[in-house]
Amino acid sequence: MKEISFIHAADLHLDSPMIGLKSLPESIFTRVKESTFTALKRITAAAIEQEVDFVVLAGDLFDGEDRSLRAQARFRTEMLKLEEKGIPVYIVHGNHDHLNGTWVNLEMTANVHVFDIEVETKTLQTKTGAVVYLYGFSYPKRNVLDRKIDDYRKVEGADFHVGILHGNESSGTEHDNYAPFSVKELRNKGFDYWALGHIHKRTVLSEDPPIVYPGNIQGRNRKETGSKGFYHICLSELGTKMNFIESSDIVWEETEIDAASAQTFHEVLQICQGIMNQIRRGRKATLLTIHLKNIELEDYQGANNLKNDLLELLLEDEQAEESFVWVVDLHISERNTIDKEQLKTLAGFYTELFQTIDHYDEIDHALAPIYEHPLGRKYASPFTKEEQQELMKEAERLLLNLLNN
Ligand SMILES: [Mn+2]
Repeated sequence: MKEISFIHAADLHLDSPMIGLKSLPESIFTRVKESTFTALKRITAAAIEQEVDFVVLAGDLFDGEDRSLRAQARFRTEMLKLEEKGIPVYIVHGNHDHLNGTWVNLEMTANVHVFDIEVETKTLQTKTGAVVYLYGFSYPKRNVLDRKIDDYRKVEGADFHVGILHGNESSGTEHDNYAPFSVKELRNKGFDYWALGHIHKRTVLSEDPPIVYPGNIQGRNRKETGSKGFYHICLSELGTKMNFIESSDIVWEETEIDAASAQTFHEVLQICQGIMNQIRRGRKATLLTIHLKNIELEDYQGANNLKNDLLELLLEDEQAEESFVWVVDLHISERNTIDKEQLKTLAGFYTELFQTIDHYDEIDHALAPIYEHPLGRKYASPFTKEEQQELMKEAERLLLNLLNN
């Protein structure tokens, strides 16, 4: 019976600058900066340990189109390890590491096979004699909006057919619609496996045949929460075995803590510490966003004082921990002591105010200055609907506090 096993990873984003984290203590920032490389090492270690036939990297290997020399050198070191074990690597480049960038090129090892800008087929015969055809293309420039899927055509003559595609499933509107495709189109190609890249959240679009986004190998910001990793895949006539392997060294998490039961500062602190210890895992580290709800702020002379005091104590011993839980963001919201219904009975003004707030539809306009600013344009990603709602609530709270003081 013919059988193949391989690793499928995507969106390595090696040497990601980890924007906005420079204010972290040096030891922690160093570990965060190193994390994409740590994750890459876990890929090569797994490939060697599992003695796979080959490795597929489905685009965005490098974070920037300039492919830092550091990233290339570190990548080359890992490829060399695979070469020594006779494991070939198949690569497509995506929108981040497209071929139109300028970089000082480090020659890769001979086991590394990069797909060209037009869809092409590469052939591999494994050590056990199975013939595999791999299909793919690399981005010639950042914006590839063409339907490249039309160019994938199954060629007869192999035991296994693996499609590699960095692109967007076209019903998804959240991401740039690069090289769009539908699941049905992929199914109709008659391949045995689709190794996708581009979407950073792990998603299995189909089980049979497997059509898989493994997600990125290391979260880079607070929106990329949870374990990140790659798949070890075994294909045979008997079916597919898929095993997810975690590679992230730093895990982003977000948690909501209800502090309604806390009467004192010490109790608030203990609740937070308890949650942090629950989150602490193995030898990995966590960057945590906490939303602390239902705080009785009167006791603390304002949210900022409470935030500073809490952070100071919560972070006190974390730097020394290998599995640190570092609070990168702490949002405090007050127990809702404002009774809107009662306010409405006090004056018609309030009825009108709440109506205006409820029907406010100028939020894009109000947020526009952020995106008109050069830094905002470069770094700020658009607010989600939920985040916009949160901002509205916060604005309402501020307004009512001002009016009531
Ligand atoms: Mn990516």
